[in-house]
Amino acid sequence: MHFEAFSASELAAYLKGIPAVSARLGEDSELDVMEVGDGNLNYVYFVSSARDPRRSVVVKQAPPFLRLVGESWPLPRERMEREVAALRRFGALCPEHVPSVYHADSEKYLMVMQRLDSHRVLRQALTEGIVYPRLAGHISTFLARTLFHGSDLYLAPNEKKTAVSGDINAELCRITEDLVFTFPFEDNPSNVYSPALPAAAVERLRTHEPLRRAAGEMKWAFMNHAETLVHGDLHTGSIMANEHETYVIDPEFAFYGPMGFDTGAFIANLLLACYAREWHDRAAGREPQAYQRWLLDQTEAVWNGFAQKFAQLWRAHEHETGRAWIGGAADTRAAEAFREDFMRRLLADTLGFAGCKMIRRIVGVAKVAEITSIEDEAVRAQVEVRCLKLAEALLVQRRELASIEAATALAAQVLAEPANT
Ligand code: ADP
Ligand code: SR1
Ligand code: MG
Repeated sequence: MHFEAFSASELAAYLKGIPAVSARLGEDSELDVMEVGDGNLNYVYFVSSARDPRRSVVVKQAPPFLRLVGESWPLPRERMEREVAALRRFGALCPEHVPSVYHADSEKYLMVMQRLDSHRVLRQALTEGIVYPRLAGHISTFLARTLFHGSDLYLAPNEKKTAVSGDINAELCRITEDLVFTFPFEDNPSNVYSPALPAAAVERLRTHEPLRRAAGEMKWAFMNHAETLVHGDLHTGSIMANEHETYVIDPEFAFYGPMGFDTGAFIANLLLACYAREWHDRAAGREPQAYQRWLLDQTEAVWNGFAQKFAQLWRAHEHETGRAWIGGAADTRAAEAFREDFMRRLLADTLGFAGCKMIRRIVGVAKVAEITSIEDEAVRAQVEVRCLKLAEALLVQRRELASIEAATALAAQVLAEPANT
């Protein structure tokens, strides 16, 4: 069936018929409607009262295809139901970091949510070199609360299994399996990369055994480790922030997967932003080192904050129930040693997933603006080569990197090396 996106007047008339929404916008006001979607998948509209533009909401609708490509790439519209369910779940755990959902329509595959009107999409803000002092603290809280409370560390066994079976998101997982874990590692027609990128750098993804083994392990973990309800697409385009607040949007890829996929996605995008500074700061007449250091500091702060908050939630839960997750009394040395091993493995997963997420942004179809906006092809290729080198090192060395500081030291080292080696 052919899909027609809403016209402004159709959307306004539809919203007028939804009491919860029209009360927010003002029942007797004309509505201004503007389509603003800049994501890959969906239509997004700002709708506001013509009389009082502060009364405003966001409408998001899933068409039956991938917007980036068009009708030739069909996609189930039910992805909107997954997004709404995840926003509600994450919003219950972290109301201060997730937009409220005011209305969801499972026949039109749309939802109406809180408009973040003083917030910037983080990817754009980082490309402009903006510092958000509370970012790492907020994202580490979001990660700790969501990843802990969806897992067997918190939920009763039956509750967790019911949740896993209710949160199957096969079609969108398939996109990730293909675009993140498979296509970048083969000569796939969907791949897109700069002709200035040395052929050897691309060839290495298809031939270098240690890298390919590591990437294969991460793909297996993505497809099989149903640890918790992950956001599933937690890059810097899925975060909106200002100096005081941070919100996570767009969880339509949510599914029961490995915790490190979310922590790794965020860290990968901080590292991409860090490496892209070589162009953006110099183009603005600045030296890049200070902002690069800030981005590496954020990488450390988000992991360390997450690890500390996650372990704290876990300990508190063991205290409340009087029982360690491994059985027996809380507070035993074995319980603490298990926790330490768990966090070490989670860091290794985080670094491995970060490596895969960086690689897909360099050679895969879906790019990131901080890199594509580098106008000088030769500079862009140098940035991309460094991203690939760091990604490989994170993947291959993920189990030896004993701390996030070891990983950021590696990132600083690769940044300092000539790009063409
Ligand atoms: P997609 O699912 O297509 O990736 P997104 O959820 O990322 O779409 O939304 C696309 C864009 O719409 C975002 O980059 C942002 O600019 C804007 N947007 C989305 N949700 C909100 C919101 N709650 N408040 C303000 N702007 C939003
Ligand atoms: C073809 S869809 C490309 C990407 O957009 C989303 O944000 C996900 O990252 C997906 O892989
Ligand atoms: Mg998006």
